[in-house]
Amino acid sequence: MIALLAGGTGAARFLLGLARVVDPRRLTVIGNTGDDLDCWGLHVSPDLDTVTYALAGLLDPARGWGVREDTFHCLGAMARLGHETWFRLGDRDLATHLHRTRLLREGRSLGEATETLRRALGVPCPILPMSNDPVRTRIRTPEGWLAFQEFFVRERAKVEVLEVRYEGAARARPGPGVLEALRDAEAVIVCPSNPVTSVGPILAIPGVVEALRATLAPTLAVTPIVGGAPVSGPAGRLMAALGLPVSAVGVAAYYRDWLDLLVVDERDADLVPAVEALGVRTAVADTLMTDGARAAALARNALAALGVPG
Ligand code: FO1
Repeated sequence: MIALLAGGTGAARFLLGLARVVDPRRLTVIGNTGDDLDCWGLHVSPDLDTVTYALAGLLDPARGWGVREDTFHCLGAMARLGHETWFRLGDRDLATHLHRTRLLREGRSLGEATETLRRALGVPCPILPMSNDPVRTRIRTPEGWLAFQEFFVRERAKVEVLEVRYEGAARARPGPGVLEALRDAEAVIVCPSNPVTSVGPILAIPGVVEALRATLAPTLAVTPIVGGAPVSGPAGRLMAALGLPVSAVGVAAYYRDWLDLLVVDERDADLVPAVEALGVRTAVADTLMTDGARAAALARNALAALGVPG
């Protein structure tokens, strides 16, 4: 079993590549819930949904989130009723949030809601929330604290990042199966997700870093930063806000306490000595997943570096 720490868009692309080279039933995805939000009274878990839709073959390829070919009729009707519509929920996507919110209201856990969703959508592997307890990534800006989606979507990440906090993480318990997956895995892969806001919240859950240190499984991360900039999203500015160099070296520094191996992009091969000086071994590969074949090749390279049969 291969355990994966996953955020949103970058993780989805990598997982699609990995599912082309290994039987997806060998995977266990541990998903970030720090981006979760309440929208129109519904509990939305963007990173869990993005990974679920990707593995179900439902993810909208252009947006990188939501359901392919979705419509937004409800969104238009909600706008006419005066509700906020900066966070765009599609009509098919809404069913996921209605389902999850109903189960939560009936006292079921986020993990149970996620399990029923992934089974209903035919996803062949478990997708485990990092915690069933509320953890919310918050970003401090010159105008004050913002919830993650207010920062990322409403403000289009165009505001200065002064501080990042994972509210609730200190008292959150790892979701059922999370520590066991890390302990029992034959390999652990950190997807090319934003280290600070997609992987950071998972690492902030008490017990997770200890499990990553203790596991006998080799641990590998794929850099989400190529050539001094993130492949997508605000990862660079978030890393800079934490004083980390915006490069594969910064990623290695952030994960070095427990990471064995970092896949560095071939365009950054000159950074290999600096990464290895941090005690993190490296593999060099093309990490730009511009199509399925390149995502599969990257996954194959990661497995080879881990010594895990494809
Ligand atoms: N990202 C946007 O940039 N704009 C949106 O309106 C938006 C809506 C949305 C709805 C459901 C969902 O699962 C994801 C959505 N995202 C949207 C992406 C989301 O903000 C990011 O994928 C993650 O939170 C970052 O990893």
